[in-house]
Amino acid sequence: MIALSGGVGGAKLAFGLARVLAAGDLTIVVNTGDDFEHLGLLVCPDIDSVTYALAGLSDRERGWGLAGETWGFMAALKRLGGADWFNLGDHDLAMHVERTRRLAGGRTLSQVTAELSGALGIAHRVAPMSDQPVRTFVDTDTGRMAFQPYFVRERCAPVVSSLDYVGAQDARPSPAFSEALARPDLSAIVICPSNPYLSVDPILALPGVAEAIRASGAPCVAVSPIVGGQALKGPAAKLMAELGAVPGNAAVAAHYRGLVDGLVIDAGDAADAAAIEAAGMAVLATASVMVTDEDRARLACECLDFAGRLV
Ligand code: FO1
Repeated sequence: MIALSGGVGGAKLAFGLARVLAAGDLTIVVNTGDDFEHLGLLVCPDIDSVTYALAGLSDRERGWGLAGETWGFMAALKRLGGADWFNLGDHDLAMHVERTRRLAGGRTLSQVTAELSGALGIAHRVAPMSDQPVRTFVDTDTGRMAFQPYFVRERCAPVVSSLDYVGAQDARPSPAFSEALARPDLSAIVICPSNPYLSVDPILALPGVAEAIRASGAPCVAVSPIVGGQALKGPAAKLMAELGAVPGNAAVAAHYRGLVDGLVIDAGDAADAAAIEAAGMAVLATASVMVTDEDRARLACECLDFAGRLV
């Protein structure tokens, strides 16, 4: 099966899926629209969030980066007057340096991601959505800006009027993504509880991806990142409102209509199910907030069962 994932929230379900599926049965395709070149290094936040989560190394409080991190590099950089708005931990830094070095040597992002996740003991396939650069830009009331300055430096405060996935039209799905989509035994596609606009849409913006998902015949289920009208983390609800939707599961369902067969929502939002089902999308209402590893594995199993029932 294929999991489409962004960073923090998506990585939790990706971890659960990796817990319950054999390595050969799961390809985790990760958004690269958040990637950026910083201090001469290629930083791939969502790939790293998924990689660190699967390796059991992520900082669960912060939601990104490594547990037990130290910040000597940032302190030294700040002393020199360097750009200190984006925090690269001392240990995390090794990932960006080594990735950038291997890319400069001619390897693709897919190859480097497979090598580095393998080095951390991950057996499941973690693949970038594309090997060609795609960069998310936001048009806001304070101007157009790249994703990380919007997200980290401006703390998502600017009001967004539109999003642009620059490069997507000229990019191709990565080899692992294309191969997984073309597998005749593809059993399901799960869209993790990631931000639909910032994390999933860049993947769907790649030429042919939405069509291939529809043509695959495999059931496609999405896990809503909205619980009780709020995003558990990040700006999903704020963005929805700014883009003219009422933040909630109905808006997530409307966003994915025509692509997704079933939506997983939180049990506390079960009252949302009837309207979504009436509009033609199946709904599973279950405990969708993942706190423990057991929550992650249980939700993964429930998503797979739900998808199986939609065949
Ligand atoms: N998020 C922050 O809010 N502040 C940071 O300084 C920051 C640094 C950072 C470094 C490496 C990395 O892999 C992720 C990092 N993130 C940081 C998270 C990242 O900006 C976002 O969580 C994702 O791009 C959204 O999915």
